Amino acid sequence: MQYRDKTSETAELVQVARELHKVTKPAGVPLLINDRVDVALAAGVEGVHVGQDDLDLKTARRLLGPEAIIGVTANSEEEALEAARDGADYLGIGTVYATLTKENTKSIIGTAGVQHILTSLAEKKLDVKTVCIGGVNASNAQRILYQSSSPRKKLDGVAVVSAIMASNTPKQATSDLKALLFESPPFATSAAKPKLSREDIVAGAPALIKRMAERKPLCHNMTNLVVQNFAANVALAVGASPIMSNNGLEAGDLAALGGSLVINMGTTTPEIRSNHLQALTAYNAVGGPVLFDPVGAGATKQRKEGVKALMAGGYFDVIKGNEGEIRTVSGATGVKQHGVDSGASHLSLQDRIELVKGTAARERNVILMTGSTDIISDGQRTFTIRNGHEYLGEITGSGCTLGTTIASVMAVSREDKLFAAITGILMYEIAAEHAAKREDVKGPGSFVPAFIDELYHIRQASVKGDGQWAQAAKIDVV
Ligand code: 3NM
Repeated sequence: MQYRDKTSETAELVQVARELHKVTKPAGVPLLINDRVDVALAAGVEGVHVGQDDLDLKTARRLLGPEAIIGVTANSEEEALEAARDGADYLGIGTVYATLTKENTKSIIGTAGVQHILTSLAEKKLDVKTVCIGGVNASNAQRILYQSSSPRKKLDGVAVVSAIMASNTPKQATSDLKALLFESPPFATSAAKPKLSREDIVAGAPALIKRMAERKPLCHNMTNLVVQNFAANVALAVGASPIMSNNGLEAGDLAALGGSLVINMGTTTPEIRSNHLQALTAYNAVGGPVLFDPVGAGATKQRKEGVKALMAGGYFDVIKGNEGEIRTVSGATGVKQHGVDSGASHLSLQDRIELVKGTAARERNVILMTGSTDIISDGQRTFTIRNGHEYLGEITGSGCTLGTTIASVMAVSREDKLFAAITGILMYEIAAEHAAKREDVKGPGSFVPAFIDELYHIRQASVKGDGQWAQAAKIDVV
């Protein structure tokens, strides 16, 4: 427990610290004073917490002695490494998310920033305890712990102010928060992923489509104005049950029905964003798979901010986008997208693969970068897929409805979301190839109904146990 009071007079600080210590000591909870070594000494408590602008760690250690607990705030890799080398007992890493509790926070580093610091500490074999701070509460603590952990180092806990102090029931808030920290979030998957070969995929994809068609899962689409009708038809054709609700208030009821959610950022507005955040929270709470399609992510400031806000607001099992969109998701600056189309590629295939794999490892989810070669990874297993047809680029909503297809499959395969996503892509792109080959298809206009028919035919064949269609998969393990 930390006593943090920036305004009271010294005598009052000492008095309050002594009162607090009467409670914390019998409970076996160390009491630390923020910033004030003198107050810690006067009150005889267990230690201090110092920020970068407070008394330095070495001096604090000299004054308090080797037994005292000294924690240090770290906002960057450099600050973390220095404090760990100088013998800090723990680091308070932040600021994770913007907070009203502290005005002069430096930079907002998100879970990616926390993970970067943890990885660096582990690489340098600096064994120091860590908590993160800033905007942490019961609705995001599990996700923050999950998404910030690196394979070699995890946070030891979280530090909160308002989540407890602003609660009307602080005792309950504390025990609720503590209970959450001992469980994985509902959307977590096991760290070790099963190996997946091309043969496994070709053999397994039709069976998964059969399972989807038999269960007819709910596929909740919060999608843009342009593609709502098309997306609903695609969901029906692949064997899911679509609902096209943009109302965040009913997302909790829908999430309880065991399906999946598509959040598509096209035709976004501030009101739509807040509905998206509500729905994301609802699905995350029950582990319902969520696919994020950051349409036009790099095109405008609004959309770049939208990507940040949504990624800070919850967990996406799959993020799919074209090159510009995925670069924005990865945090690249200066991405200039002209509208929502993919535009020319700026990266080599190898660079795109590294970007997709690295972003998936960092976010602990599945990242799909679409293009004439699709790249998909969960950070451990990475594939390229070269199916599809150029007509898909000549009609509106082909990217969006690929998202609907993937989400529909994920709804019946929560255990391996990468395999589910690949199955959705193959069904979708091979159906496009079948449609484009048909004699009645003369161009993009006649392609659309034929494509919906072919999605339906693949579903029907899969239900009958005929998985021949999957042999056309042009998929390679990277
Ligand atoms: N230090 P809440 S953020 C005390 O970034 C403090 O170093 C921060 O309050 C840092 O849990 C912060 O209400 C306030 O967001 C955390």
